[in-house]
Amino acid sequence: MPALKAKRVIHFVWNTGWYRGVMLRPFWGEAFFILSVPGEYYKKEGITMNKQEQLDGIRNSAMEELNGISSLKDLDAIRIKYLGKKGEVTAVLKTMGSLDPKERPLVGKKANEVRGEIQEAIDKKTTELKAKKQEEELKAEKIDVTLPGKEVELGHKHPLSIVLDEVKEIFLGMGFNIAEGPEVEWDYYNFEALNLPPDHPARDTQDTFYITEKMLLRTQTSPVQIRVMENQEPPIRIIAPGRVFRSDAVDATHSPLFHQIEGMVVDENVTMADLKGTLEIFAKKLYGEDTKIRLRPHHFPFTEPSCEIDISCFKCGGKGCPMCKGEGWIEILGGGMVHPKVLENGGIDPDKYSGFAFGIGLERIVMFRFGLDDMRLLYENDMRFLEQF
Ligand code: 2NL
Repeated sequence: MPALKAKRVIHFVWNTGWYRGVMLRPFWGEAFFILSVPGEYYKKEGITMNKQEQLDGIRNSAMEELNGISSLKDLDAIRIKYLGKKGEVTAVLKTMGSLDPKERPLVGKKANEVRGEIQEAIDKKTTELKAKKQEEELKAEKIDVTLPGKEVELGHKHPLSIVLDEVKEIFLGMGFNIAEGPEVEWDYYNFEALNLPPDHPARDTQDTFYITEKMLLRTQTSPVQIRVMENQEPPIRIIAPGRVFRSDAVDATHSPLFHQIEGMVVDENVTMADLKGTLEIFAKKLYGEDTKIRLRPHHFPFTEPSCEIDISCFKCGGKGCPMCKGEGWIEILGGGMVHPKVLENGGIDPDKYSGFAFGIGLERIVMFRFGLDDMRLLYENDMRFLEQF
């Protein structure tokens, strides 16, 4: 057998995975022989042809697949297939342990190169596909500005809110603040601090819903005012609007849930004249400049002296009509000078300070304002009614 010298190894592929084409030349002649030899025996750049071709093959098929796709979703599938934890490049790296130690760093380097090339191609394709997608979206989203717009249905303020907002605005304009407090209240704040001890007969008119023996649904918003007195030094000027509760059966003028707006001013030298002046301005702003008010003596446990306050009938101006039942006057609120004991309960010295307080039933003034004869309309949420406001 003459001596043969391998001149060079070429990538010659009729590839079965086991045999590679090798070009050989005998030293004496020009003839070429092509032999078929197992791939492990021949190396290119120190790596067996097997690994070399496996990695080249992986790169080539990744590139081919990348060229063929048109969606970002397919792109992700390719990334997982080649570069993922169970991907093909990773699989090659996992076989490193079984390689000739001299070959390991070279295969590692080559695998990293292939990984880098695939990653780069994926990045490029990502940018390309994103741009294409955006372009398509922009094309699809053409807006026809000549189409008629969607009609927006505006909601309505509830009549209780309409009047409450007006009342708040009037008192804010006179320098009052708005105070709020819990609807579930201690018996102490709702009754005792307001001069209504457990056996007081006035509790009967304010029968309410008890949570425990000492905790209840508030029957008035006065407890808010006690809480303010406890926490604030005079001068105090507040209104306390909110939901209140009483154990009443529903009819045209009663409901177990209704709304009150209480007001209170505490300062040095506050008198009944301040109460009258404040409520006169309030009545004129709410019912018109010609409105007059009058005070009639009354009794409340938490004020002394106390009064009920009427306004001249806004319908007939005081002559007498069905609205005011021929009286010429309509009762809209109660008030008086804060009882010294109540001031004391709020931590305020009654020898130094005095105050007035009043309470308005919101439903009553709403019914007058809109000429309603049945309070239930305000709670039934009948759209035919509510849409009129
Ligand atoms: C009415 C009567 C009124 C008060 C409420 C009050 C509050 C405190 C102290 C003293 Cl903290 N008074 N509030 C005073 C008088 C009358 O309401 O008929 N409301 C519908």
